[in-house]
Amino acid sequence: MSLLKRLPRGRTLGVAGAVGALVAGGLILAPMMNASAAAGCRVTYTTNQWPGGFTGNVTVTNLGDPISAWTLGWTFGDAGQKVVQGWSATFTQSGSAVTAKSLDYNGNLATNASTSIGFNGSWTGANPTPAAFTLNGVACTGSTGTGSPTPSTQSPSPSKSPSTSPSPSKSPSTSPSNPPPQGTTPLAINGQLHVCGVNLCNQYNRAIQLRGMSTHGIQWFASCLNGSSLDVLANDWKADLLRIAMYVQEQGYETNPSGFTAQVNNYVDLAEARGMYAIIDFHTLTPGDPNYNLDRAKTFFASVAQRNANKKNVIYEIANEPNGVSWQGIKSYAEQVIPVIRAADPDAVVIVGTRGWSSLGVSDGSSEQEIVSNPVNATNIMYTFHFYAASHKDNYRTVVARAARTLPLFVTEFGTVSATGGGALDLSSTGTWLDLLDQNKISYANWTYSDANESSAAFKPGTCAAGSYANTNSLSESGTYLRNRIRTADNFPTS
Ligand code: IDC
Repeated sequence: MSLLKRLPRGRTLGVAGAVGALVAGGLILAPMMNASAAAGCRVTYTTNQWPGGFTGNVTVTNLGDPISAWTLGWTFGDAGQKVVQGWSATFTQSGSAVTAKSLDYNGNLATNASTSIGFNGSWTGANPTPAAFTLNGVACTGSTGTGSPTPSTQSPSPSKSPSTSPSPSKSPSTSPSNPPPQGTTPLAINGQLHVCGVNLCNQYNRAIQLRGMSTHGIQWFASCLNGSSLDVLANDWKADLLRIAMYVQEQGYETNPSGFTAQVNNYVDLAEARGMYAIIDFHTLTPGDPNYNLDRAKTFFASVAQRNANKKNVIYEIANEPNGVSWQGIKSYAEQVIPVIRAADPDAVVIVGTRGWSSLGVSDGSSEQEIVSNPVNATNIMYTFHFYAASHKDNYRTVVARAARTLPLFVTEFGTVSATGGGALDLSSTGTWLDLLDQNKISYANWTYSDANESSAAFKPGTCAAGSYANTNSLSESGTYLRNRIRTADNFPTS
């Protein structure tokens, strides 16, 4: 990519603190401190940059007295340089001035302690060059550089390059000295997940892809979800992920909130016991405006987030497929539901549905640009994309390939069939889709791990009543294909 521009490694920022250390070319010069001087900060900024986009990682070290909350400020050289989505802080931007405020869990910074934040950005005009960093109003010294501190992981492609920024994690240390994982399940190896740049990252801050299955509606297909069916999913299919599709309407949650909440929690536990991640899917579908269910969502997520806060395997999906609603309406819903989750479970990944049945807007004649230019104001989130391979083809793939450079995407649902959930399989299109997802480490769940009488179901009708999940003769054509695909080896880096 000849247009790829990079800042020279180790270039020193033109900022100076009254007191501070200077990092340049990897050399750390100790500050000249007198006994009473207790102010100052040091910033290291690294970036990966490509035409139109960039990722920034900022590590700040507090050289002053301990602080319990921080505001990090900087200015871009040009107002066309924008933070699009950040993590590990709350970002605001006014003109070229950016502020990043600490979150509940990372505000404490002892003297000489560091914290890292990061963001995806867009830019027009001049190369992005953040400068004049301040910590709680005090100017910092610092440096800029390109790439990651672990250059061996650096990809020349701007997309999906691993972030260098430790992010919220139940195990705060992401240092290479972490002990090796106990156990070999996806959950044991990867631990608490977080969003890093456009990727999903594990406890070692390495990008991973989760591959698994979605349930059908749990109000209809509970008979397919039990210890033995999930043993098969974990051990024979070697799935990493179970998506728990809790419909809100259609005899779902609204008819029995406490009952469905308990049912979801039970599946979370069954998945956890087998070392799988669990997506709690608030399966809104009709009506398509998630705001119709806003109060229900707040009640539901307050409960499941509190109950599951200490688990590492839970991912929250707050609206399955918004439809007939603007992106602004979805964003407004997300910005009301996410704080409810964060209040109880601050470090879990949250996935936000997108316009046009989670098509990134494409099915409504729009595109991912409406999200890029007006993202949800929250950290540690991803955006949903769904496809049905017989219905959604190259024009959708083009958008996903492009959006994956800028937005963290999660395919929480897809089918090998048409968007009705039935009809003929299109395995050629399915294969093309899954190759694209694999290349970009986009996680996915297939619709459905059930024996529904429709071609998207993985099992033939009658399988769940018979309990014959392990018999490959029970698999449908779609199930045979997905099992073969999902049970191939995972790539979960541990250092
Ligand atoms: C379908 C089910 C079908 C059910 C219908 C209505 O496969 O049995 O009758 O929902 O509840 C989606 C939705 C998902 C749909 C699926 C297939 O998220 O709920 O399931 N689909 O139509 N989006 C695109 C396709």
